[in-house]
Amino acid sequence: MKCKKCRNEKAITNLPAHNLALCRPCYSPWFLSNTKAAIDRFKLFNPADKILVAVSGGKDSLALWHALRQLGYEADGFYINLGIDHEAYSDKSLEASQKLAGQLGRPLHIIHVHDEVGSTIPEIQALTHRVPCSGCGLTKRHFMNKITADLGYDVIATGHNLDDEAATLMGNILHWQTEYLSRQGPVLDDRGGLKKKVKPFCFFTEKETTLYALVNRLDYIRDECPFSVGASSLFYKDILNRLEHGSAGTKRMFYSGFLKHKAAFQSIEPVPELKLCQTCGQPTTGDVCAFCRMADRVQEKKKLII
Ligand code: Q46
Ligand code: ZN
Repeated sequence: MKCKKCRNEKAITNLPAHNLALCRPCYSPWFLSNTKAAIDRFKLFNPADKILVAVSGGKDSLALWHALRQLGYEADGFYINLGIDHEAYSDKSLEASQKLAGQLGRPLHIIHVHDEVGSTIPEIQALTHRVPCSGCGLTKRHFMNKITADLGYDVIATGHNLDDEAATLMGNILHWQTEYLSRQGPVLDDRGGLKKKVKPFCFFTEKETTLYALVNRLDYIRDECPFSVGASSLFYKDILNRLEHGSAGTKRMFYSGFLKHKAAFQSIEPVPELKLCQTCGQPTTGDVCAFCRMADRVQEKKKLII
């Protein structure tokens, strides 16, 4: 099959949802122009903004950092070492992130959860009996906001792709989580100390972000986090892939349609008032934020063990 852009080279991918087939030289320009279109359409950031990209060492976040630099944005990296030592997962993901930082010539800010909380994510899970992803998600949200604010960045960008967003949407709809539905989308504006959060890749499928990483020879980690095994999001992704296989463009239609109707959920969900956590100073709805409450519980449990 020939590339449908240049009509010259052999296509390396067929993208039926876009009625497109692209060759290697045409792939990155197509990908970058779509990234820019999403940034402009949803007003994610301006060329003058300082962007912090949350990187995990995986294909999506590294592709995002690379793409934003290709587009000329002021984008630096932020890596949270979770202390997951299964087959050296955290070490390998840090190395991949540092390698790209070196190639891009941009700083990578690093924090270690163990240094900040006194325990790694697996230890927090063992001590609190929380589902690992719940403690991990809370920790990541806390530090992403804190570091973005402390280091003077305007916005934090994550590598969530269409598969991630459609799976989250499916979960939110199946459980009618109207509060989450009112907030889901490509952009969460800053308010009350919460920094602006954006997802420039939310209209690219995982296949498309992977191909960008491969075409640009990004050295990303192939291993998935060991705690992701059995996650319901993987089950939803599988269902959505089967739907997409039967009818190309289903994921995009599902997500875009939701964004058109999102205001309905916003109209029934009051926006909670935010105050500052008495312990860490980060925004929260209570007196002490959920992260500090979890960190306190970890400390108490550790004292009991000693
Ligand atoms: S939340 Fe869960 Fe991820 Fe944290 S524990 Fe691993 S799978 S890394 S996106
Ligand atoms: Zn706090």
